[in-house]
Amino acid sequence: MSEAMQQVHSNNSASDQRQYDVVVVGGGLGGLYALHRLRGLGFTVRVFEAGSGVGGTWFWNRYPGARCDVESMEYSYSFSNELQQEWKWPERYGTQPEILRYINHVADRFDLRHDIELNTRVVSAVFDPETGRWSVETDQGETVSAQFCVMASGNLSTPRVPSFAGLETFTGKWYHTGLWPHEGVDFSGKTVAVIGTGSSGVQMIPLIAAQADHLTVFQRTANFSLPARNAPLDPGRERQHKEHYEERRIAALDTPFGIAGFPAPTQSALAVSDAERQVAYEAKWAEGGSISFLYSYTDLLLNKASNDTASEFVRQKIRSIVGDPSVANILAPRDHPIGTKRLCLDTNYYETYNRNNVFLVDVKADPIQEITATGLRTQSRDYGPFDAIVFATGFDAMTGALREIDIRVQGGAVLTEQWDAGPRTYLGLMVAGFPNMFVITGPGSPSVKTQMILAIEQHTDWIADCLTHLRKRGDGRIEAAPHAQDAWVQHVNEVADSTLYPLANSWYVGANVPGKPRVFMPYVGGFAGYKQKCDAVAANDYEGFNISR
Ligand code: N01
Repeated sequence: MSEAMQQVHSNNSASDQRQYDVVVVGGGLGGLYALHRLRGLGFTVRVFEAGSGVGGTWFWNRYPGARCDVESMEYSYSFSNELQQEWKWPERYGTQPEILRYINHVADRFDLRHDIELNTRVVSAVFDPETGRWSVETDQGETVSAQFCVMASGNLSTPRVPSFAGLETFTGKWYHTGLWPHEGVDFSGKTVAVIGTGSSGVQMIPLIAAQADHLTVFQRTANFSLPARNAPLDPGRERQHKEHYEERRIAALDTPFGIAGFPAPTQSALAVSDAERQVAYEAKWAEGGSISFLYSYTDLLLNKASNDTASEFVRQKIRSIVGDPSVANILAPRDHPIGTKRLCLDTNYYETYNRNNVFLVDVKADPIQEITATGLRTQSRDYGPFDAIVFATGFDAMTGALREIDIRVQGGAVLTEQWDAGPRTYLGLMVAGFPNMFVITGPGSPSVKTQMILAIEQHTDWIADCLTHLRKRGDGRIEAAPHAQDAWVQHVNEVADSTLYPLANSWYVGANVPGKPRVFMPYVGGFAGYKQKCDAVAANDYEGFNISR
């Protein structure tokens, strides 16, 4: 093609591009609500979703036992009272299939599907400062143009299989919890290995143990887990909840983690006697759930000595449940305060280690060296043969999905470069240098430390108000100011440093991904205060943002 023809060709391509007001990346809980909300305001919106169905996290994580650890009456959209009144959750905690059914119901009920492109992964997003528009390219070879980009790509959506040598030589089957086969996996009669004991591993291990012939669990860090006490949803409790649903949702906005119904603690764990504390922890253990346990006292996540009382309580429980003291010893966490890694909820997790077909290996003491044709080799010995290895090894959390997209400004900033030393955002909503790009529940916002759906709704509503404000003023461009971002990042860090969270090697600090900069990513100053800050920024003419035509 001649240079002149190439010029004509590329001009044509640009004018042929489909044009939208907003492109939304991701068709999970965030993307669906963004579509509903923004379309309702008259914006043209296109959602791109890599999966063959909607649902995001709940579309991909189909491993046995996958279930939400926030109660189902809470872990649901609040934007439509009709929706929350009509939907019936069968159990205290929703299973993955139930939650996915709910999300599909929402997609149908609000007629969302025709604006969603499935099986389509966004590979790049490039902002043109001259036109003030984003060019969004997909793996289907198409590029569309949008004035605004909303990244609803998720915090735990980039599954991570550690780069063990020899994986390609393994002759059995291997799976990752976050990429589970849709047809399910039958482990009956099989010899199985599970690597990883985070929330996914802890949920899955009891079910695989009950089905497989033999299960070997490879644990690197012992994790704290509390009983979920799942049960069918009590009809009386459901009725009462529904009678007060709207008030409860409003009350949730005024809590640290976006869930109402937990009376705020009033005293330090050290202000009461050992006996009184024991009674309190026993009651929480019996009730089930992690928030209420960590909310027993004001300072469990602030004061190490206070936290030690709760950590030791759970270690004692582990010792009382697990028959073999040497196994209990491996399972009892000692290297981080309880709650500083995501606290797991389980059904029969510790009990599973009393089964005679389950074997626990401590790979902190004896690290995995490589995967072999039939199993795996640690520093000291070979394990196997295994028919299957299951990686419950987590995700490149909070930044992984955004870093996978080539996000840049023509002739300017590149997101991966800007985030080389860790993510930097203003309010977790925008990144300085990237105009008209919003992130739903981005790093630097409460996100994973709250009831995620409420956090998604709060961000989306804020973005919707912001776009409406721009439209009213005839403005077309908004960007976080670098000084406001710097101040926010400093605040996020200061708040984290005033807690015990940074003491743990968690995915909150990126510690599970070798080479990832150690930065505490979520905002742990509490949902209520965060929302007030966002509202105040908006009321103050979008303080800290530069707005222009
Ligand atoms: O992942 P994780 P997850 N060699 O990162 C181990 C949400 N979620 O999928 O701790 C050996 O927590 C790793 O060890 P270590 C929830 O927010 C919610 O379980 O890094 N082991 C760890 O044990 C959760 O926190 C629900 O030392 C290796 C495990 O793999 C988040 O998703 C359910 C290893 C990974 O645990 C992620 O949970 C499920 C290696 N090279 C998930 N690399 C509910 O709502 C990693 N590990 C209930």
